[in-house]
Amino acid sequence: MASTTSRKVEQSRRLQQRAESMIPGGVNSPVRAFRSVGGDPPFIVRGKASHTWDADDNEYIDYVCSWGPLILGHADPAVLDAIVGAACNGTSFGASTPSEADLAELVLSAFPNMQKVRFVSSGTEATMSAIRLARAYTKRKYIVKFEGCYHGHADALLVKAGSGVATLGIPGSAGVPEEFTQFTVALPFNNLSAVEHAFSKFKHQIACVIVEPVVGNMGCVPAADDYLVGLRLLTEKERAVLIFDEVMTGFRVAFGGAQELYNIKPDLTTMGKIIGGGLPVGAYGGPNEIMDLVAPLGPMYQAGTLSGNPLAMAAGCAMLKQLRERKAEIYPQLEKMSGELVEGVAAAAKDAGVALTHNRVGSMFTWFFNDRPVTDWESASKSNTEMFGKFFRSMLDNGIYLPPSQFEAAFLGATHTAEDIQKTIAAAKVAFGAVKES
Ligand code: KE4
Repeated sequence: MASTTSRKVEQSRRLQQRAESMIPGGVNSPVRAFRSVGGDPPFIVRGKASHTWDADDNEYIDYVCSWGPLILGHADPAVLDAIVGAACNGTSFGASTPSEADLAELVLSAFPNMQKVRFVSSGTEATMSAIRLARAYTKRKYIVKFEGCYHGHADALLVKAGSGVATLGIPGSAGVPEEFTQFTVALPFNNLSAVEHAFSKFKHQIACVIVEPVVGNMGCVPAADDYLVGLRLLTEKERAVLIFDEVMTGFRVAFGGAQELYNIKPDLTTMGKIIGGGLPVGAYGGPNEIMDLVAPLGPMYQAGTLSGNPLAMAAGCAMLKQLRERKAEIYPQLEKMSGELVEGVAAAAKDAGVALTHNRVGSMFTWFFNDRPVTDWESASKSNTEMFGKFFRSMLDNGIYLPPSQFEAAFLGATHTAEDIQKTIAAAKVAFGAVKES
């Protein structure tokens, strides 16, 4: 959907046309096509720290950060050195390498609720495997997820909420037979009674509850007070596995993720993004009692040609070592700067008379074009996505690259500067003017 823009787009348009002739929508992940915000997706050619440049040499302050991984910014020198160093020794062996245990050690030291971890190549693989493992451990079939939470594109997780509470999910994608979602219960987030109802309806049949402990995939939506504790108590009582999907929150909202931030001990944790340092890595982990069911130790099968890839392990180690060494500096800085940014834009919206609400946990946040608090999918979905699209396009024209969807979290990293923040707030003032005019 082309739209008028002051930005140079000729090269990106040419590249988009070329890509579309060979790749569905010209993209390798749908959100990158800008379908929900309109306009011309920039083809990014390089990044450095908090900035990226596109094929038309437009420069952006980047708040996508590769959808979360780049908490230390683009082309972090230590991460690049680690990747180059590993690559000089070969890229993949299909055999164990010392780097896998190196990364495992770093992950387990930050997430003491896990005794073992298995690396895979994406968050989807991590959650798909964790659910299979929960079913193997409990010998139960049903799984509970929450509307607005996204855990990757495994069939059983691509469900729309059935109408009413505790009804079975209906396929949310073509190609997913209803038989594949018949054991998936999709419930409203931040509603404990819905979970209690599901456990009473599917007594002793629910294998696991999987939750984003801070939701990023309906936009940023934190759990209500005592909600996560409530999920923990309910799953303990019902002997179901509690899975914290920390693909986005792991090492993001705290060095030890949401489970450190909220002091909740899940049974299994899934991870991705930051632990790969920008290369493809996912992971799932938990106590030996559950993890020792994973092949080759036990009967739950999961495998992967490039799982534990030495370049990805090296990148992840370089990222996590820096976060470990600098966490006392980095996380307070992210908290402070993210707060200044989010509040500054909110104040600009107020001054412009634009209805805007926002949610933030640490350095993940979302501005919703909504005059009410956003606490779940029902409230998030009432946001004005057309207004968001206008805001997004104006920000992009002024060099601010936000996630191209109202229902995604934005991220700030350790290389964003005070100047970036001020420029973003200034661009927001212009954007709100554009939104009001239209
Ligand atoms: P991947 O398979 O995309 O690596 O991870 C799936 C996943 C699992 N769990 C959570 C909490 C996630 O946020 C994700 C993926 N996040 C999206 C951004 N909302 C990836 C961006 C995209 O799909 O292009």
